[in-house]
Amino acid sequence: MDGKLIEVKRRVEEIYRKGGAGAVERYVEENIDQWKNAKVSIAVTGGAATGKSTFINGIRGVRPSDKGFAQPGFGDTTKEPRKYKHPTNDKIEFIDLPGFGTLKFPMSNYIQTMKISDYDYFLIFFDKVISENDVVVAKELKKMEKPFCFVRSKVDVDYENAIYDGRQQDTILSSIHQSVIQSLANYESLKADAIFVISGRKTNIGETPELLEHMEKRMPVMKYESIMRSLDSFSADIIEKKYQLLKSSLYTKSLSLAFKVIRYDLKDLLEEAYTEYLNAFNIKKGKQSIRTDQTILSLVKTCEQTNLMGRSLDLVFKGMISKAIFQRAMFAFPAVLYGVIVSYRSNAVKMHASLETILDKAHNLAKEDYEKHVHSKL
Ligand SMILES: Nc1nc2c(ncn2[C@@H]2O[C@H](COP(=O)(O)OP(=O)(O)OP(=O)(O)O)[C@@H](O)[C@H]2O)c(=O)[nH]1
Ligand SMILES: [Mg+2]
Repeated sequence: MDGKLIEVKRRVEEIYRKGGAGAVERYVEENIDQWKNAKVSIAVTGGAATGKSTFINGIRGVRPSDKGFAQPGFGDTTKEPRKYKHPTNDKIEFIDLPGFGTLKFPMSNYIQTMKISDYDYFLIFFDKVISENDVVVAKELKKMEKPFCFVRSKVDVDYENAIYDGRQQDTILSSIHQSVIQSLANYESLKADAIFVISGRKTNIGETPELLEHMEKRMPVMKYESIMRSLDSFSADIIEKKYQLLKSSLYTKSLSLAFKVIRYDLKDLLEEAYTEYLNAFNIKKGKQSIRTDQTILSLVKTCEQTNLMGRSLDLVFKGMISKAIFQRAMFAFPAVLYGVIVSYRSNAVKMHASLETILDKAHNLAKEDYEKHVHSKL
């Protein structure tokens, strides 16, 4: 992940902890312009010698003798990632990457070595058909939620071949599109932003103008989108972790409530627990209440029914029935003692279920709250 994102995430974590989704929303609003204007890096990747460096030279209009010419070759020519400026848009930079799947740049460590997670957008180059390695990289990008498009290069060669083979030239582009779509048919999850058929050598053939236009349109919001996407999963992560933490304390909390319910009103206790959960998720309570929640109401009802035994025990504690009488009753009727224990255990079980429902409710609200405040800005 690039340094900027790590810094933003750290800041957001702090803000979320202190002020919840509303505070994150304010932070996002204050920074939107800055993020929208941030530099976007477009990484050009693909198999060896598929024309990545040639493409970058072509759109930058540089010739072999010019400064900043990316050296083309026979494969394994580009030895390390190199940055190049976009000819007209200073917010865009291209990263020319070495080709993957060679002995020098094997697939096994390509993603890590090339620091793929640092870049915002990817062009996956191939020059014949999409290979297994292209799919491996595309899957990794999907996993990292990085957007990409496929670029089928060297279409000038297809035009020459068509003349040689005596085939029509005007159906070349559509035929290549069809074949790429077909080869990706079994990889629905790898849906790319788009597919372009180009020639880096003869930019007047094929879809180079469409590819450039696509980048121009897509890029300005790219950084912003990537920040928003990562914030999104990041915050979902914080919410999830908090939820798991609260969930792990449900058992102990339900045991203590099962005792308290003998003395206090169950609805008050549950409402109190709900407020506690809402606070833990940093949700402003507003009109939210669990007093009208049907699941909670029915739990309260059954809980109160099994609570009679508990109340008799409470009377003993309060000294309203003498202990001697109670002990005699217990001795005479072990069933009474058994009843008290059963009632306590049954309360605890029901309490656990009620707390879980309440916690889930607060958890859902936290997720909705976040969606409403931040995600909707995308
Ligand atoms: N005919 C034709 N040849 C091309 C095109 N693009 C690149 N080439 C040739 O293909 C060879 C490889 O091109 P490069 O630009 O070095 O390819 P690369 O993907 O950068 O290669 P590596 O960095 O080694 O992975 C060179 O001889 C280029 O001249 C194209 O659009 N049409
Ligand atoms: Mg190269």
